[in-house]
Amino acid sequence: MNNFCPIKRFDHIEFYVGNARQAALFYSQFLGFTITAYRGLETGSRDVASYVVEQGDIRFVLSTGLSPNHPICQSALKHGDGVAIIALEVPDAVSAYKETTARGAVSAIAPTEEEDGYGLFCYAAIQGFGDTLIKFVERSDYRGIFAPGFVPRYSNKPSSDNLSSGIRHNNGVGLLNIDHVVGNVELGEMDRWVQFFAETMDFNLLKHFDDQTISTEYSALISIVMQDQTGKIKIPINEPAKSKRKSQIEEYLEYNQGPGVQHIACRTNNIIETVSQMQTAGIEFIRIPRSYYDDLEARLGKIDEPIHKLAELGILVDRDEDGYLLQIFTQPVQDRPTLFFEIIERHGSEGFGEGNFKSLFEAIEREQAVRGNL
Ligand code: TYF
Ligand code: FE
Repeated sequence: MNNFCPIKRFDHIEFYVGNARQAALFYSQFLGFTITAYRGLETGSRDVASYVVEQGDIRFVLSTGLSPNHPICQSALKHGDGVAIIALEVPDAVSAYKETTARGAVSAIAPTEEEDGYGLFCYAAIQGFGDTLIKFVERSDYRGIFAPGFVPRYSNKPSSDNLSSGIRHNNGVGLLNIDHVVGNVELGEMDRWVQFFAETMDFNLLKHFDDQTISTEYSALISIVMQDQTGKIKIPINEPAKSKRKSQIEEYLEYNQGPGVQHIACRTNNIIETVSQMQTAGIEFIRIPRSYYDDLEARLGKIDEPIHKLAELGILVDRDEDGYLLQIFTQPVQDRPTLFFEIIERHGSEGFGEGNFKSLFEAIEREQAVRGNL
């Protein structure tokens, strides 16, 4: 039975947050997203407010509950702000739901059809790691803005364009699409989630990094990358490994109160420009020591990039047999040391920056030490 769960693309990532209005401004002002759609009291949504923000092919939905017992508020209370739903666009949401639940997926939302003047919108969801849901969205017969119940939202940036042309797409900071979405799971859970993606979601195992590959003097972790049949959807899974001190994965699990999405990697074709703009706006990145750059070309060979610029911004470089990649990691984007973003530019390499793991994890551990969490 081949390809029982075909996936078109990441449809969106939905975050449950304490204050969606302010989160939407964060994503637009600091990360270059355009606010495109909204639901809330003004549109007749009595319990939830949501903002849709977009850049390139990336779509995030920021949602908040409007009363303390709302599940979104309960989620934000438990986990802090973070990813609640990984939504995948599929050709057939009912089929995706049936095929995965038949293979053991736990149902979260039974198939639901919503129709408005813009057509038919269909979705369903199954349980992912921790409290995260994996949602199947079918929108081939839907022409409205995002989903039923949402209205177009003019850009937050006041401009005469807003009046004349409706939504004004600011140019963004060059983020193009989601490269991968990473989950952290509890010690001993890796096999279960690898099996879930393989047997229930029809994914393949792309890479396996063991605790030898991913270790510093003080900590270790295991990472397995699962990908769908097309290779468009990549979901690495991290599990803490036994180590001398609290690893970054353990720190995440403690503050997130369990498994969840650790980072979202966004692709760009011009990482130097993207990161410069984000830094100017005020986004903070993991600090990489100058020494990393001193022997960079000795380690990796000649790289066709301005090394002094990479050093100035703290961008990491890795090379494999297929080419090279550039990557950088933000600090956590909320007060809890949980979710962060990766910016990645690929030049042939389809890897994850294996060569940087040690330097990166040592840098993350220095940040952990500042937080008193080693
Ligand atoms: O997604 C990856 O595999 C890379 C490296 O805790 C990485 O971005 C892996 C684990 C981690 C932080 C970064
Ligand atoms: Fe990554």
